[in-house]
Amino acid sequence: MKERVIVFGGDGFCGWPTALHLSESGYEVIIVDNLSRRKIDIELDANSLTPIKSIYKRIETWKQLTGNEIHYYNIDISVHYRRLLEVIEKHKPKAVVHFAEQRSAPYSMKSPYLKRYTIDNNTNATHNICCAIVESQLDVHLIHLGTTGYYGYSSVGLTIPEGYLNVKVDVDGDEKYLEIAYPPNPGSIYHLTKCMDPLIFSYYNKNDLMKITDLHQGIVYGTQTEETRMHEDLINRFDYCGDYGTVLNRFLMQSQVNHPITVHGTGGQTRAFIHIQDTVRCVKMALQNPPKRGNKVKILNQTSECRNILELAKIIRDITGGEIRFYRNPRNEDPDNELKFDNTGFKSLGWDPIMLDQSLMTEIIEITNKYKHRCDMSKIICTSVWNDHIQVDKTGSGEPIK
Ligand code: NAD
Ligand code: USQ
Repeated sequence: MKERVIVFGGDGFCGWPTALHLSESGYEVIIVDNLSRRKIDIELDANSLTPIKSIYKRIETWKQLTGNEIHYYNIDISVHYRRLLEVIEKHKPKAVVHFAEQRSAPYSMKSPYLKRYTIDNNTNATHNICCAIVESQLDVHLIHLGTTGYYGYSSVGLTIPEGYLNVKVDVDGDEKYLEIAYPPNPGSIYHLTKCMDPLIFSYYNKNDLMKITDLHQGIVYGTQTEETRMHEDLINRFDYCGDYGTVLNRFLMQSQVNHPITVHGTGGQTRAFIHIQDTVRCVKMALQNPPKRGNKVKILNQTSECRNILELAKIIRDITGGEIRFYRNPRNEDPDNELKFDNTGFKSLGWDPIMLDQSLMTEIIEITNKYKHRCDMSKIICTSVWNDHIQVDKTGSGEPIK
């Protein structure tokens, strides 16, 4: 009998290709998603650059192509606890993968209402999953998609470890060594929720011996994976708007629609990145390598490399001939930072990360070119500001802005 996996948030950018990859790998996949991400597109009057099909059409085409059935439930897991519990009790999964959160930092900062929505949605979704696993009395491995933003982006110099930090403390004159959770340092309301999730995990792991893997993932770029490429109906979403588009995909897309490449501030920010194909591979590896019951929460840094934003903009400008412009940073973030991550956890399981190169960028450029007629240019600039002192900058400048 096939092992069953529930993918919460399985209609989203990371969840959909992961659901397909797990289905292709022989798991029986159950998607739970309330389609809130699609509703947010309507609310923002924005869209995926790629023409994504409905979840029903996606699943139907997948069955026609592979014979594999994917079950689907439309449940808001932050609210409908009983229905969530019923799905877990009915399917008795070996593992659940939790992508079902509001994942945009700018969206989470747009208004008091959306700050509260993001906290309520993400924190309740995470807690409800943990609570339902315990109530079901099943031994389910929970895999959660966290973020490298958990650690903050300060230039502390050290290579950021995988979740835990060894510290030396002075106890009445004696030196003692302790292992502590790496201090969280959120930079937005969204990131705050990603810093609250691990506390929930720590509690359920300690009290109920829940098997938990928390994946601290960098910014995901790319759009297609081996499975989503199989048919136009399976195409993955590509966010480009100022609220949901992430930096590398945005820069590549901007270069194709003759929009300036929108570097925030000085471009001195350094961030962690991973290709979507590696996201799905890493999740499968995490699934195949669960912690033992009674082990502490397993934390892995799911990121291939760190890159500087201006450096990326320059590479893209040199490939495409685009123009770089600097915009007053809508975010309250350091103008520059250094960043290094330990990612030996996945590497020790055999992961050979995909590194950003010209061929990958060319592939993304091809996708953006194919669908650029779907782009709404008025949605490109980031208009969500972190506080009332920051003005939206729609024109930008030729020089870096401190
Ligand atoms: P996404 O918005 O495309 O997908 C999230 C999915 O979850 C959506 O389909 C949405 O409808 C669903 N969802 C949200 N709240 C729900 C709820 N209460 N009940 C049921 N379904 C719900 O986001 P994504 O880019 O696929 O990100 C998935 C996860 O990975 C998030 O937790 C995010 O924090 C994390 N992550 C993403 C990135 C990235 O660059 N995209 C990087 C690091 C971590
Ligand atoms: N940036 C620009 N120009 C743009 C867009 C962004 O310079 O047009 C800058 C931002 O100011 C920021 C950096 O690029 O310094 C990254 O921004 P982003 O929107 O690509 O990424 P972020 O807001 O950090 O969020 C994304 C995902 C989130 C995930 C996170 C991983 O949306 O779900 O958790 O990446 S991490 O960065 O490690 O926190």
